[in-house]
Amino acid sequence: MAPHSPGTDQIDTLLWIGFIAAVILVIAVNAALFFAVRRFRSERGATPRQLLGGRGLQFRVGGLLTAFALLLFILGVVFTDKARETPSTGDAGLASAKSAPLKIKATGQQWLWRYDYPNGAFSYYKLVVPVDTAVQLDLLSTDVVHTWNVNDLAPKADAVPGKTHDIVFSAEDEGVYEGDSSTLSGQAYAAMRTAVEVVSPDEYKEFIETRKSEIEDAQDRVVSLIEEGKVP
Ligand SMILES: [Cu+2]
Repeated sequence: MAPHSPGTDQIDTLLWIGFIAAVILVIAVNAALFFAVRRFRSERGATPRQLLGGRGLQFRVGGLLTAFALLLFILGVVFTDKARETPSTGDAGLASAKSAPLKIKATGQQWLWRYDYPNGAFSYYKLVVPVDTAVQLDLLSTDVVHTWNVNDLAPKADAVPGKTHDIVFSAEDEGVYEGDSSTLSGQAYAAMRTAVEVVSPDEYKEFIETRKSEIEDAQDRVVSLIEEGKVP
């Protein structure tokens, strides 16, 4: 993971905290096992003594585990304050998205993603967004549950038929960020990838305008073909 948005770097931190905690536990458990085996080696073959833990032992072990869980919980809360707040548009971002996030519709269907931009333009597979801009992605599905997962930019979220889920993210740097398939949504789910291209606000505006006129031209061509009787 290579985080490029304010929330995802904290998710990354959390991942590391969880990983280090797991490593500590693995080492502790194995070390305890190792020392127990070494210490009681001379008693091999004999019936083992039974350890009768009294209340004191229970409280000590319980207390230790509680302290460990509490520490993890506190670290988790402290290190995710940024991930919980909704990103806002910065100075380098799209001016029209300063007061409210830029709304883009993402529709999952077997097996590709369609993106609908505010001016009526749409694109498949690749989503183009301006840098340093709060983008609200409204996730929809036409058939089954799909997961939108571009983990360098946003936490993953599900597109569920009949519902709209939204996620808000903001990309810190320009570039192309690849998404992964992470929910089985049918035979071709593995190919159901997506990518987010983060560009400057001017390039974004140019992209959606060009797309819009291309789409309109294509529609006009189809209409004139029908009118000329070339399409039955
Ligand atoms: Cu899918």
